[in-house]
Amino acid sequence: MRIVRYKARTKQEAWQRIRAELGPDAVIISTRLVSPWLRWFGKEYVEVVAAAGAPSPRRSAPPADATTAERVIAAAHEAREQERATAAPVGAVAPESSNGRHSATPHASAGLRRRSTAEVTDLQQEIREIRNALGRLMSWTAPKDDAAEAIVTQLTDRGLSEELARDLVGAARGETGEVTWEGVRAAIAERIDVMGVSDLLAAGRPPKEARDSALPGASGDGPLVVAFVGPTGVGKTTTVAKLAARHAILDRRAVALVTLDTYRVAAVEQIRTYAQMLDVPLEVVVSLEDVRTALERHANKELIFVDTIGHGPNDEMQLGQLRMLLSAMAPDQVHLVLAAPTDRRTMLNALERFSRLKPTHLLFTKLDEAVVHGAMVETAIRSGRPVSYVSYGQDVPEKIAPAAVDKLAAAICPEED
Ligand SMILES: Nc1nc2c(ncn2[C@@H]2O[C@H](COP(=O)(O)OP(=O)(O)OP(=O)(O)O)[C@@H](O)[C@H]2O)c(=O)[nH]1
Ligand SMILES: [Mg+2]
Repeated sequence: MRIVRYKARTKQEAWQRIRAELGPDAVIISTRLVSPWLRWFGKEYVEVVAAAGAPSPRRSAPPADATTAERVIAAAHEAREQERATAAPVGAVAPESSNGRHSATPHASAGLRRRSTAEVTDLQQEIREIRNALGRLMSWTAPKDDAAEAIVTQLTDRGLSEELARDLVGAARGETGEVTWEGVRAAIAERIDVMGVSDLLAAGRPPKEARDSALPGASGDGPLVVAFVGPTGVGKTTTVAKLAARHAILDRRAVALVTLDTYRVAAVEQIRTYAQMLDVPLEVVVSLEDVRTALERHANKELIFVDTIGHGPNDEMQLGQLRMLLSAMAPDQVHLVLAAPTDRRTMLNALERFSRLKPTHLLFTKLDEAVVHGAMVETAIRSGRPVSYVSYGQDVPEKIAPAAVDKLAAAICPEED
C-alpha cells in the first residue's frame, strides 16, 4: 500500500492528481485546509493524504510528518491487509510459501500491532477530548430549566454578574433539582459573614502584634482601634460620626476620634464638628509622632475610631502616606466603606485597590440611594470579608444598622417564591 500526501490549491485539483497517480481505487485518509501563519508569507492550500494499491511487499511508511491519526490508520490498514493475506478458512490448511514457511509471519503482524499501541492510546485520548467537547456543547444546547433561568435573569437584573448568579442558582438546587428563591437566599447566606464593632467588643479581641513594633511605647491592651477607608465621598466621616454616637452616647463607652484626613481643611472641620457635638476628643494626625501621641493620650479609651482620606484611582502618593500612618495605628479592624449605588465593576475594582490597606471588614453606605443591590452582595461574597454595618441615610446617628445576612440576601431576592 502506498500512502501519499498531496498539496494542491483545491480539493478537486488534489483529487485529480490522486486518481491520476494512484488510480481509481485510491482512498482519501485525510483532508485539511492549511492556512499559513502569516498570510502574506504564503497562500492557503489543501493537503490531502491518500492511500492506494494492494499490499506492497514492504510496508510503505506513512510520511515522516504524518499525524497520529494518519499513522494509526495506515498501521491498521497494513495489519488488516496482512491478516487477510495469512488468514485461512476454518478447517483449511494454512497456505505455505514455496519454501514451506508461512508467507506472512504472525510475528510481523503482532509487532505492527504492538507498535501501534501507543498511537492507539493517543487516538483514544483525542477521542476522549472530542467527547468532552461534545458534552459541553450538549449542555449548552440542552433544554433550559425555565424556573432557574428566570431566577438567573432576575439576579442579573438586580446587578449580580451572570457568573455568580448561575453559581448561586447551581448551589440552590435542592435534591429534586428544583431551584427556589428560598434556596438562593440560603446559598447567599452561606457565603456572607457579618460582624460589627460590638461583636468584637463582646467577644474580646485577639492580641495585637503590629502596634508594639511600630510604636514601642504603646501597649497591646489599649483601646480597640477601628479605621475606615474607602473611595472619596462614600460616607466614611458620616459613618465614623454615627458609630461614635452609638457607642459614646447610647452604649456610654469611652470613645476618641482620630483623623488622618488632613488633606482638606473642610474635612478636619467636618469631623471636628461631629466630635464637639458628641463631646468626644479628636486627634488630628499627620505624622508617626502624632500617631504615638494620639495612642498614648487615649490609652484609657475603649474605642478609637479613625477617619481617613478618600482616594481616587490614581492617587498612589496619598495611598502610600495613608498606609504608613495606618499601619502605625495598628488598627484592630479596617472597614472598607463602599457606597451601594456604585456599579459592580467599579466596586470590585475598589475592593482590589484598597486591599493594600488590608481591610478586615466591608461596610456599605447609601443603601437608600441604590436602585439595585447586586454590586453590594457580589462584592461581599467575592471579598470573603465580613460585612459590619449598612448605612441607609444621612441622619446621624440613626441611619446605620449592623449588617444582617438575611437582609443582605433579601436585598437581591424577592420576598415570595
Ligand atoms: N443618602 C445617603 N447619604 C449618605 C450616607 N452616608 C453618607 N452620606 C452623605 O454622603 C456625603 C459624603 O459623606 P462623607 O461622610 O463626607 O463622605 P467621606 O467618605 O468622608 O468623603 P471624603 O472624606 O471626601 O472622602 C454626605 O453628604 C453624607 O451626608 C447614606 O447612607 N445615605
Ligand atoms: Mg471624610
